[in-house]
Amino acid sequence: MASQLESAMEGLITVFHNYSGKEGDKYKLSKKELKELLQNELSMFLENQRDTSVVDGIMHDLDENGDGEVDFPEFVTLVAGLTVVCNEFFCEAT
Ligand SMILES: [Ca+2]
Ligand SMILES: [Ca+2]
Repeated sequence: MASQLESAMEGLITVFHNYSGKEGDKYKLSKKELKELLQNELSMFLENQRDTSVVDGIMHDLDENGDGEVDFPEFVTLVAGLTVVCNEFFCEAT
């Protein structure tokens, strides 16, 4: 049986590929795919940020190699960053 962390890692990979495979490069998120992923999977973080400029900003921040798409390492950077923020809230709340 997979450990909690292994399951979380597998979940991360599965979610990425569920969205990255929708159009264009199967292994990268286009802006449209990124937006869908954020809206469906990270809606908590985007609740009050419905305008597209937010997605543009996130895309710009994540796209380290400047190819206009978000690949898996770039996506993991986003999730890691958000996880750190969550942990801070978690620590403050306890
Ligand atoms: Ca794609
Ligand atoms: Ca990129």
